[in-house]
Amino acid sequence: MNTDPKTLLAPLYRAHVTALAARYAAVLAMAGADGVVIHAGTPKKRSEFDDQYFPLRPTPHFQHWIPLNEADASVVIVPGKLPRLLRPKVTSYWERSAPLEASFVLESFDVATFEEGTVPSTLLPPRARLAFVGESRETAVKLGIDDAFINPPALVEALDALRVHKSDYEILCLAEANRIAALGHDAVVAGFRAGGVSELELHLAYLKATAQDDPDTPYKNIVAMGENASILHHVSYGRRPNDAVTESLLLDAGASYNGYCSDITRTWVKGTGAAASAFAGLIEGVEAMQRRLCGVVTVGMGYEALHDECHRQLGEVLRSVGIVRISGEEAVAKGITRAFLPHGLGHSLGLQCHDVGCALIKPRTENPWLRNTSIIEERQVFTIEPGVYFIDALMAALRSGGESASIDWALVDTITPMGGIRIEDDLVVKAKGAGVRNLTRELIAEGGGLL
Ligand SMILES: [Mn+2]
Repeated sequence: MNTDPKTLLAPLYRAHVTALAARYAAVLAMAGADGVVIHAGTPKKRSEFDDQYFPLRPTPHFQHWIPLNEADASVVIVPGKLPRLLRPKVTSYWERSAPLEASFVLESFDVATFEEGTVPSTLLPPRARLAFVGESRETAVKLGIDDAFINPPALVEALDALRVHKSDYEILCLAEANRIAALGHDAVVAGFRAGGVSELELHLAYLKATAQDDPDTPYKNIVAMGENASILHHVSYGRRPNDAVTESLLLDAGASYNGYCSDITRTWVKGTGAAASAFAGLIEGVEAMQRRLCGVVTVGMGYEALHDECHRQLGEVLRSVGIVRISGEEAVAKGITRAFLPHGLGHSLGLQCHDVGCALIKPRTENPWLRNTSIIEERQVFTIEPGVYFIDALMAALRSGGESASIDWALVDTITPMGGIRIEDDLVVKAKGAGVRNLTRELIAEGGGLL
């Protein structure tokens, strides 16, 4: 980035909070509430049988207001009043929350502190129609919130809807999360090319390059070499370098910035054997297809139509590399492309890696894992992540099924040890007719090494 995001952040953040306050006022009026307490949450026990806790993942609705990772903090919104931030006074000498990265965020709040365990009535508005959003029901009850106002579904749904269209502040955070993740991808591909490293070592190299601890990452890194890349969420990393299966690498790894996530996947291959060459050709096909799909995204299009277009293009890719012997169109009609690409084309992205608000209607039955069924709108942020995989169970079903003769099984068997391919970018939808801003690929233009 040419401009330090931190200098841009403060004015954009202020504008974000001001706009959010106006939108909350409308939603609260709709829900019949006079105000809402949004609770950050409390750490969850790793097991009921011991006394260890997971690091806190703040309630996303709380992070929508403030990038603060602090157990038992709350934001209290009452239309017409400055948002109030309630922070517990820390008396524990066992642990302490991470400090705020940017203290200017506090300027947008009326900050009050309270003794741990109790919030004095004076710090809260009248309770009669005060809503509560958060995971700790116990906290809501302690605060005297009426049962019907604890996470009321209509209110939560309306607040989720407010998260679909990202503000300039949020887009800056998402871009920064992409920039950080790109550093990790660069480090990992360098390690992969050098060779002699395990999946675990590559994972650790990623954390080091992005200066993230494992719980800071938006989701558990997927670091998959060889056949492991056919396990869509491979996180049981190999611990020993094993050159026999290290000619291919799929890395699906992101970063967080102020709670906002990036989600980036790349696939690399090295070596000159038949399998590596065939796999390289397939990567090229998926890469070109992914760029074309990003290029056609436009306001007003249905995301599911884009997913269908992905299958049409995948049929062509499979035909062109010789994996299927029938036309691409037939490969789609016969369900063959869905055996090679069983997941959805992408999902909305924001404070959650699989963000809310874009999967309100069910996909068609042939697209069971599609997590975005929205009509594409300006300021939506989502991923485009087509792939091709050689998954044992799905290949076995295809091989024993009626369409077996349409597949070049010798070629499939050659490529299978390479596992699979996924190429994933994060997109911001621009105004109608203006296409998208690709938060991931814009880093390449600036000298990043993502492909
Ligand atoms: Mn993704």
